[in-house]
Amino acid sequence: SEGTKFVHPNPIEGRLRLSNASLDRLPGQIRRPAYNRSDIRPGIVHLGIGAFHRAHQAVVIDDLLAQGASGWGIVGASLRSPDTRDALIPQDCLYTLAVRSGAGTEHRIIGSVLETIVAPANPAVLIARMADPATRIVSLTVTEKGYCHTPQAGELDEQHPDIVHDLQHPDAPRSAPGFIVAALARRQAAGTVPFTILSCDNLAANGHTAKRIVTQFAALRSRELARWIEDEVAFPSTMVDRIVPETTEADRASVAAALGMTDAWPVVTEPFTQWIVEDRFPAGRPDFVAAGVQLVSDVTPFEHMKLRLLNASHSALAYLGYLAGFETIAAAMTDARFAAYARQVMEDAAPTLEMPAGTDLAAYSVSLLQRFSNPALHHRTWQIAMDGSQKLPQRLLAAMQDRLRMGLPIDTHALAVAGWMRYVTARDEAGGAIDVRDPIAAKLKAIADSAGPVADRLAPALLEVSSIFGTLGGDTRMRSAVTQALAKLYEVGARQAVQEFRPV
Ligand code: CS2
Repeated sequence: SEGTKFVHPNPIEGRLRLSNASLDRLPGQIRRPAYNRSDIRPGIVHLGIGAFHRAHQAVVIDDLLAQGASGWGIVGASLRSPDTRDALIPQDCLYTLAVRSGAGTEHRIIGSVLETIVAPANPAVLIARMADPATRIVSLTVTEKGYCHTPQAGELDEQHPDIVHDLQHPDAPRSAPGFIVAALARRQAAGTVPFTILSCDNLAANGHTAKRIVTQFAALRSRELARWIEDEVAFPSTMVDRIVPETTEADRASVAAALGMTDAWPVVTEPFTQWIVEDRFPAGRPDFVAAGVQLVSDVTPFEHMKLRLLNASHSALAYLGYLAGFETIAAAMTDARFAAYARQVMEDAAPTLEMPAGTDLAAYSVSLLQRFSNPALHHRTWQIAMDGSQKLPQRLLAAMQDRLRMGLPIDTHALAVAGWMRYVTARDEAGGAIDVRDPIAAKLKAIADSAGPVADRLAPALLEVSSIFGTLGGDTRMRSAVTQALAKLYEVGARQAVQEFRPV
C-alpha cells in the first residue's frame, strides 16, 4: 500500500527482469496476458495504485482483456509516493500475482496496467488523462483517510490540509477529491460526458460517501459545478474483498525463484476474491459479469456485512493480537481463544445486519475464519492496526450503536475498542514503543499521555474524540463497557483478557 516504507529494489546486476520482452522466457506453466498488450487502450484511470488494486480490480480487468475488452486498460496513479512507478516502469508495468494457500503458490503475470503516473510530480498529466473522453471510469483505492472526511459523519473536512491546499491550487491538487473535481470541471467545460467514479475503499456506502465529499468539495469551487456533479455523475457503491498483505523482501525472493527472473514489486494474496458492484455506469463499463463480478442494484447490505464481520474482527484481532505479541493474523488464529473471540465479534454484528433473503451469515463467518487462518499469508497485525481513527466507526462503532439501540450488550466490541485505546498510547504491555500509524496519532498520544495508564481516565478521554465516536462517546453504557474492558487489559494484559472473555 502507499505510504509504507519501501526499499528501492536494485535488481541483481545481469539478472533478467520481468518485461514484455522477457515474457516468453518465463517457465511454461506460469500464466501470462492472453492478449496482445499493444492492442489495449486505456479506459480506466485508477487513483491509488497500491497492492490491493493490483491484486483485485486489475486482475478482473486482466481477465476481461483476455476476453477481448480491449478498450478497458488501466492507467494507475499514485497520489503520494513514486515507489510503484519506479518499480513497474522498467518492467512495462507487468507484475506477478502470487496466490498463496496451504496448498502452495500459484503465480500469474498481470498485464492490465498500461501506464503509471505519480500525481505529485505530474498533476497536469493526471488531470489530462482523467479529462480525456477515452476515460470512462475513475476508480479509487485511496484508503479511508484519502477521502479527507470526518470518519464518523462522513462529511468533507474543510480544514483538512490537502483540501485547503487544493482550493488554493485547483490545477495542481494533492487529494483524490481535488483531482476528481479538477478533471470533472474540464469535462464539463469541454462538453464531455463525465466519467463514472468507482470507489473501491472499505467505507460504508462508499459510492454515497464519495459523492458527498466530491460534491461538497466542488461546491467550495463553484455552485454550478457542484450541481452538475450532483445531477450527472454516477458514483456506484462497491464491496471489494481480498486479503492482500504488504509485499516483503522474502516475497520478492520467492517470486524471483519461481519466475527465474526479477519482479521488483509482485503482489501476494489469497485465493478468495469478491467484487460486488452497483450497476450504474452511464459512460459505459466492461462486461464485469464475464469476470465473476456480481452486479446488484444496492450494495449497502453487502458492504455492511463485510465491514462488520470481516473488517471488524480483523481490527479486533489486530489490536488485541498485537498487544498479545502475535505478529500476524494467522498466528493469532492459532490461539483457540482468539479465534473464538473473532467469531464472537461476527456473531454480535449479525443481528445489526439486514441482508437479502438467502444470505447465510453463519457460513460467511466460517469462511472468514478459514481465510484468516491461511498459514501462507503473512498479514501483520501492525498493518491492519494502521489508521484506526478512520476505521473504527464503520467496522466496530456502527454495530455497537445498533446493538445499544436494540438493547443488546456491547462487551465483545468494547474489548476491541479498548484494545485500540491501549494500542494508541504507543506503549506496549512490556513498556516498549509501538509505531502507531494514524493521521491523528499525535493527538491520540497526547490524550493518552495526559490521562496516564488509568482506564477510568483514559477511556472517557479518548471517547471524547468526536471525529471517531460522535455522540456514541457520551453514551453511559458505552463509557462503562469500554472503561471496564480497558481496566481488564491493564490488569491482566491482552492475551489473558481474551482468554477469560465470555460474552454476557
Ligand atoms: C484490513 C483490510 O488492513 C485492513 O484494515 O482489514 O485491508 C482487509 O484485508 C480487506 O478489506 C480484505 O478485503
